[in-house]
Amino acid sequence: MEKLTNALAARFASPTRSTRLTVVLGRWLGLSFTICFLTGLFSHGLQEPPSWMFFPTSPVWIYQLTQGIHVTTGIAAIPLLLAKLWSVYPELLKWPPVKSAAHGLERASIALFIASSLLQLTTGLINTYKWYPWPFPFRQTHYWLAWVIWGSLLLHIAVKLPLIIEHWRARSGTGAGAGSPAPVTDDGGAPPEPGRWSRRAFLAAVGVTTGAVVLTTAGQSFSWLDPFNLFAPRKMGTGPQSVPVNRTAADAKVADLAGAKDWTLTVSHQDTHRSLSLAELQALPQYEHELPIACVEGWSQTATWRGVRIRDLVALVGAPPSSSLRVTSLEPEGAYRTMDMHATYAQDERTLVALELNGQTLDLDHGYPARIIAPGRPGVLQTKWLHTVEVL
Ligand SMILES: Nc1nc2c(c(=O)[nH]1)N[C@H]1C(S)=C(S)[C@@H](COP(=O)(O)O)O[C@H]1N2
Ligand SMILES: [Mo]
Repeated sequence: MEKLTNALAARFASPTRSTRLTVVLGRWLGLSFTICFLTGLFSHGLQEPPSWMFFPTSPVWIYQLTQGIHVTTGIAAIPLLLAKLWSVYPELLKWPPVKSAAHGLERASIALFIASSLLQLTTGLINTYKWYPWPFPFRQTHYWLAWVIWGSLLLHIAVKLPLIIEHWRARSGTGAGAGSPAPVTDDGGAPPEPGRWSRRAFLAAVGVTTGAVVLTTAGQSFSWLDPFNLFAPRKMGTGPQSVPVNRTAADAKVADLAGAKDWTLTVSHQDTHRSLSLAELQALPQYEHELPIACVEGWSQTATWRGVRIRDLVALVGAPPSSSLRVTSLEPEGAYRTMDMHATYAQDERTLVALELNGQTLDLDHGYPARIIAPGRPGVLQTKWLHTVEVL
C-alpha cells in the first residue's frame, strides 16, 4: 500500500509544486477568507444583532460595500482554494495516513478545513443565484460553518508555522532546496531556483483566473464594474422601474391583499392605533432620498425613493423618537413577514415608508402599496407590502 501510494504521489509530482507555492497561495487565500469572514460577521450582526451591535447608516451604501466585498472575496476564494488543493495534492496520498498524534491532529484539522471551506464556498455561491436547495436555514449554517473554518484554519496555521516562516520570503528556497541557503552569485543576486519560473507562471495563471472570475461577477455589487458583469445572476438597471426584484408578489402570495382597495397601514403604540389609507399616507409630508437596495446575495441597486418618514408615523401615535419598531408584511408566511427595526433607523430622517420608486407609484413587485427603505441595511430587512408598524 505504502509503495503504491508513494508511487502515485510521485506521478503527481510537478516541479511547480513547492512549499513556497503553497505558502504564497495560502497568503492570498488567508487574506480573502479574513475579509470575507469579517464582512460576514457584520452582515450577520445586522440581521441578528447582539446587544452591543452598532448600526451605521452613513454612508448609506455601507452595507452595499461590505456585502459586495463579502460575496466578491468569497467568489475569489474558490479558484484560490482549488489552486492550493492542487499544490498539496500529493501530500494527501502519502502513506501511512497517520504517523503520530501531532501528525494525526494536523491531518484532521486539514480535512475539517477543506470539507467545511468547500461546503461554505459552494453553498454560498449557489445562494447568490437565489437557489436554496437544502433543508437547513442558510444564514445560521453559513455563520456556524465560518467559525468551524476559522478554528481549523488557526490550528492548521499553528501546526505549519515553522514551514510558513521558512518559506515566507521568496529567497528562502524551493521544495528541492529547502533548508539550505541559496548560493549567492557574483552580482549578489540568487540564481533562479528549480521550478521558480513554472511557479511564477502558475501563480500568474491563478491570479488571472481569480481576477477574471471577480471581474465578470462583481458588477452585481459595484456599478463601475457593471459593463463586465457576465456571470452574476442579477444585472443592474433591469426589472420593473429599473430595479431587480428578489421575490415577486405572486411568489410571496400577496398580490390580492396588496392590490385590495381597502388596504390600510396600521401604526400602533400601546393603546393608540392609527390606520392610514394610501390617500392619507400620500397627504402626509413626502420626502425623497437616493438609497440602495443591497441584497445579502450580493446584488445591489441604488434608486430614488419617495414617501413618508417613519419617524413622522412614530410621532403620529405619540411614541418617543427613540423607539424601536416591529414591522409586519401582508405576506401570509415566511421569514420576511416580520422585521424588527432598531431605533437608530426609526429615528433616521432617511428611513421611509416608500410609496414611490424612481418617480412612479411602487410596482406591485417592489412592495406596493408601501414598503420600508432604510439607509445601510441588508435588503432582506427592507420589508415590502407593509401591513403594520408597531412601536415596541
Ligand atoms: N415582505 C417581503 N419583503 C421583502 C422580501 C420578501 O420576500 N418579502 N424580500 C427582501 C429581499 S431579500 C430583498 S433583497 C429586497 C428586494 O427588494 P426588491 O424586490 O424591491 O428589489 O426586498 C426585501 N423585502
Ligand atoms: Mo435579499
